[in-house]
Amino acid sequence: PQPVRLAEYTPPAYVVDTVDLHFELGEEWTSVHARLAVRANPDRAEPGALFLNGREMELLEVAVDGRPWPETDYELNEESLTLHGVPEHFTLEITTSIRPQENTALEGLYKSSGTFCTQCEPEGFRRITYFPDRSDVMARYTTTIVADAERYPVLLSNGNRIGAGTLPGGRHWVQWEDPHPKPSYLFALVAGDLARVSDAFTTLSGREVALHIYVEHGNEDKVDHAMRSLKAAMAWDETAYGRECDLDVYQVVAVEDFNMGAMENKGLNIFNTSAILAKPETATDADFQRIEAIIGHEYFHNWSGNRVTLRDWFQLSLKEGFTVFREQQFAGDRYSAPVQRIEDVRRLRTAQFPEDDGPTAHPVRPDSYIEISNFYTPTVYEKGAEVIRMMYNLLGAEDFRRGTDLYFQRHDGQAVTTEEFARALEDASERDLSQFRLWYTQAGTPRIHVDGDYDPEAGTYTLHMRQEIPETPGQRQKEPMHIPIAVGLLDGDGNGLAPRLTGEGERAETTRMLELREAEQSFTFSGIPEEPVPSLLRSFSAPVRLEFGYRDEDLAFLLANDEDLFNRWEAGQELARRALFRAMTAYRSGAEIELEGTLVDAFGALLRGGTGDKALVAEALTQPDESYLADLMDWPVDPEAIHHARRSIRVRLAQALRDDFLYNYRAHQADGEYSADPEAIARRRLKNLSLAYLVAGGDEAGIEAAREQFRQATNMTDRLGALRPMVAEDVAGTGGALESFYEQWKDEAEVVDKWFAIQASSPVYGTLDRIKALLDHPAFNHKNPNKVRAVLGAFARGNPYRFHAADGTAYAFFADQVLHMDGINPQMAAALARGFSRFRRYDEERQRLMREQLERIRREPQLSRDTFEIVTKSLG
Ligand code: BAL
Ligand code: ZN
Repeated sequence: PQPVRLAEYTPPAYVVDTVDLHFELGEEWTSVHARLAVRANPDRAEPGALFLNGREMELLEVAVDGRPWPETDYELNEESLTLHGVPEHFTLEITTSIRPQENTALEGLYKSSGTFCTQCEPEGFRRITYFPDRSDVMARYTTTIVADAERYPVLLSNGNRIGAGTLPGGRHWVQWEDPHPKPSYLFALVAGDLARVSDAFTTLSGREVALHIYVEHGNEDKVDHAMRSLKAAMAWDETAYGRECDLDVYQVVAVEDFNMGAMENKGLNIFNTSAILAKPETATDADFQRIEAIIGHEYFHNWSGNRVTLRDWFQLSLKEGFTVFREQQFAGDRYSAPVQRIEDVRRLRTAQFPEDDGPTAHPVRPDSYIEISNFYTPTVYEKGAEVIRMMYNLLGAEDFRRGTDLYFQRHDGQAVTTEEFARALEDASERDLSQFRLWYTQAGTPRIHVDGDYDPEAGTYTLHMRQEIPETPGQRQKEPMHIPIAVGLLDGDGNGLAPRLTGEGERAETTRMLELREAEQSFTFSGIPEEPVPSLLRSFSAPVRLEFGYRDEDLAFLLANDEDLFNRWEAGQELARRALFRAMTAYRSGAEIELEGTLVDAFGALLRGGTGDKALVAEALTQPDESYLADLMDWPVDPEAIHHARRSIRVRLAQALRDDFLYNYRAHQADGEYSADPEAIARRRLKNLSLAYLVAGGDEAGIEAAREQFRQATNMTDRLGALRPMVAEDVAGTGGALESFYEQWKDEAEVVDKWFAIQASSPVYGTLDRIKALLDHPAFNHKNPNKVRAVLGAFARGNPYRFHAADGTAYAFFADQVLHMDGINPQMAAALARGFSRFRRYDEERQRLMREQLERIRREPQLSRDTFEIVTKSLG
């Protein structure tokens, strides 16, 4: 397969003004009749042939202006239909036949547990009809759906329902009209027997929007939280961004089989059940928070993505980075901004930093792709959000808002690029972002080395900074980036100074946003009475790896005193990372793993902080996970040392702070009815973290408390809060607990996914034999992406110790699974294949074993484009 390149972008030769779709949904096949109003693009001098994308369909008829188009005047191949000699304006009619029942790739129109549904982003529409399936072709859609009335009483598409009726033979039809022009990737259709939960939202200007959430019958009691979240998101976007809902009806449908979390189709979002269904008995606090975030994310796309859309797929981060940023702000406002920031950064570091440092590294705006589905990556999403956040940091909240207002107003109804976004911010703020644009085009995580230099005579403190951007595939030489670095200085009592750069007057703020632009640059602060402790990169103001030579006691001091809560957490994490790396060295040399006092004292002080921020204490005491430690380790990564060192530190911390954990466990017991408010979530988090440490430390009282909590829990957070550490430590009775858990919840698919994942990611239970047994379990199904993620995804990502077993047996097994999945669902197969992509980070023997499997996958003659791209890039 040949790559598609940004440099080769040309505007479409023809545009489409209207699309009339007529679906006849059948049990074996579905016919699709499309009538398009087509005209030559006035921006193109010689439009020439009309090129339409299309695959996996049978073409039944092509007509131009009502007359069959002769076969001699078109070319049809596996990927496209090209019509030669068409007029300047015409009506094009195409009839195709498709087989949604056999569509296990879950792209285009497919069936999920008896419901017809669609996923058209990025290139699914071309599996429904022949069409210029590109995001810069925007049209008004009308959709008529005909189906059996009993099996499919609910027939939905984008926009407003404008007609319905019955037909002979027990069939019925419904017609929908979407008044907003949209690209084909936002088209959606749903047909099924679904229950509906309704509500309404009145916008700021008094417009009434009907809200409908559709779920399988029996799940109506699991949508309250989603509905509340939706209304909260609608209100938030009005105040935070001045964006009002433009729809009369906003519909959301939950389906079981879905490659993504959810999809922002105009007025008809389709959600993975895992991203919408929740009640306290079946969903954890993290699920509640994730659902709120995803509901917000898809709603926010209505402006950032739908009203202003993408010129081409290289611009994906224009909508995704911006929308993730908006989602993060929303979640921070709803819960706790610093805790949200910690979780965002944790995700960035575990998923995006490794990607940026490996063979699939790519810029936020990629230059080429083989399969665009492979670019729904942490770089496009999470680093893309960081890029937006940096502009927010550089401009300040007010100018940033002026900039986004201008962007939405200037480009409403257009398909644009990241350049237009940056320019709107520049125009609104009169700031120059030309150097900043490198964040879109240069891949790789910058490394920033900082030294501090105090001059007591002059009363100055100087920060010397040096930036380096590592080489990434296809990009050797890098230019220095424009990086906002938020800095504070603490005096010996832990108070924040109000630092002013030399030459500036007095200032009030205790955080300064420094702008690093050169490869090496120094910043001198004046009027500093004593040597300060710097607090650097506050709130993680840029997605970089920053190094500063703190002493352990400086870190403990920052953990106790920094006014920037993110940096308090960061200082605690750095202390923990240091302890872990010392433990790894000890493990590898066969020495006893010791835990020195600073970490114990610092964490003990946090636990004894009483009324302090519970969520923050829990975040601070959460150990960095094994894959993040692998990313930090110098070559070769040693999965065994990481696992044993992390476990030893955990056990030692648990034992050293046993009384504090026990106190916190008991002090934060649940009281009363479940609530998903931030205070209740923080309390459960600290309680269950304490319990997990107690169980890890082998404390009898803790283990008994876990067994008891598992039995008595009235919500899933507490039930899993007990079961997880029991499984991780394999305490007596865990096997029975797992069995009874399954028996109790076997009819709740989302809970069964948790049951799979907890085992697959456990180094005790997720051994290879166990994983194989899980794949044979009656509840497992390779065609359901949630199950695949719960077992195979959790094994590869969440259980590196077993995945990287030195004999390579897990690698061979996993490669078999990639190949098997590739025949079913290429997007999922490619996602799994990423499990091997950083094989060069491991020792030579593991490298050889992984390379062998990658080569075996690559030799598969029918390999999908998706998996081919990941495997070839990994092999380099
Ligand atoms: N656009 C694909 C799903 C999402 O990012 O919202
Ligand atoms: Zn999105």
